Amino acid sequence: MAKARLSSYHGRETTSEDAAMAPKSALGSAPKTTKKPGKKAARTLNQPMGGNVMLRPAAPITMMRLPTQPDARGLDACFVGIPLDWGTSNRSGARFGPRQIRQESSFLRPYNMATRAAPFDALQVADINDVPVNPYDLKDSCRIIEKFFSEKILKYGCRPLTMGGDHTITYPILQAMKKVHGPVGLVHIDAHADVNDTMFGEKIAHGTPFRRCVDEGLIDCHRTWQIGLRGTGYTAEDFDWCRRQGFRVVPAHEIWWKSLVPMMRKVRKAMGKRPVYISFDVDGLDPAYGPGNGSPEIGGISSMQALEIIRGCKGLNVVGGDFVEVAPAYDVSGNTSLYAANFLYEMLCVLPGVPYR
Ligand SMILES: [Mn+2]
Repeated sequence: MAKARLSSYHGRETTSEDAAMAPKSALGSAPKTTKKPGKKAARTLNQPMGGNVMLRPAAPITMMRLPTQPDARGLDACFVGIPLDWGTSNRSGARFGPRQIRQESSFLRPYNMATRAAPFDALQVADINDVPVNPYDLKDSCRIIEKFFSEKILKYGCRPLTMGGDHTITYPILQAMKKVHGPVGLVHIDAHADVNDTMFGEKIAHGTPFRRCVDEGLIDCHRTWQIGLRGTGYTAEDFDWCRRQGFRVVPAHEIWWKSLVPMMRKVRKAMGKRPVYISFDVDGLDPAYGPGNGSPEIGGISSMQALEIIRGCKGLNVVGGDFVEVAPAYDVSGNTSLYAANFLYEMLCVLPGVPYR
C-alpha cells in the first residue's frame, strides 16, 4: 500500500496539527495516496469525512460524507442516486430514498470491523449525485438513466453503487452494463421476482425489469439467483417462469433460520470470474427490518442474512450494485435507510481491488 499523505480533506485542509490533535480513528483513515500500476502520478484518495472533524448529523449530506463530482471520471467506484418512484404499483415514495440513505449514511465509518475491508485505502470513490430523471415520463426516465450510466459512469471504467428509486431503474442500468460487460450474472434479493410481462398493459414498471432483461439478453439466466422470494401471488407461474429461464430461485421459506454462507459458496461457484451485478430490493428484507418500502411481505430475510449474501460476493467480479425501493415515509425511525446505507457500503467492500487489513 502506498504511503499516506496528509492533504486536502474533503474541502478542508487537514494540517498535521489536526492529525496530532485528533485520535487516529477520528479522521477515519487519513487521506491516502496511491499509485496505479504503470502510472507515474500518485493520486490522493477521497475519504469519508470523520466524526471528529464534523459532527455526524451535520453537513455534507452525501453518501458517507464523501466528496461529490459531476461524473465518474477518475473513480473506481461511485455512489449515485435515482430519485424515481413512478414505476411503483402500491405505496409510492422511493423518490425520497437517495436523500434519506445519504442522511443515514453519515454514521458510517470507513473500515469494516467484521470483514477487515478497507475500501478507501485503494479505491477512489465519490458520490456523483442524482440522475436527472423525468417525473412525468417513465420511459423517458429509463432512457435518461441508460444514457447517464453509459456516458457518465461506465465510460470511465467505474463501478456504480446505486441508491433507488424503485426497481424499474435496474433495467436501464443493466442495458448500459451490457454494452460494456455483456450479459451479467445477477444476485437479486427481493420478495418478488419482478418478471411480469406487463402491468396495466405497460412493459416498463417496477414489477417487470427482469422480464425485460431476459427479453434483451442483459442477464445470464444460468447465473441469475433470486433470493428471498415469497408472499401471495396469482399462480405458481409467478416464480416458475423464472425457473424455466434457468434462474436459481431461493424462496424465503427455504432459508428461514439458516446461515446463507453455504448458499453463497454455491453462488460463487456458479458465477465464476465473469461480471456479476447485485440488485437488492429492500422488500427482500423482512419488514420488521425494513418497513420503509412500497411492497412489504412478511417472512423475509434478516439483516444478518443480507450481510452474509453481500459479504459472500467477495472474490466475484462485481461490476456494480443497487439498493432499491426505500420509501422513507413509512419508517419514522430511519432504520430502513440505515440498512440501505450499510448494505451499499458492504457492496463497496466486496468490489475487486479492496484490500483487507
Ligand atoms: Mn423488486
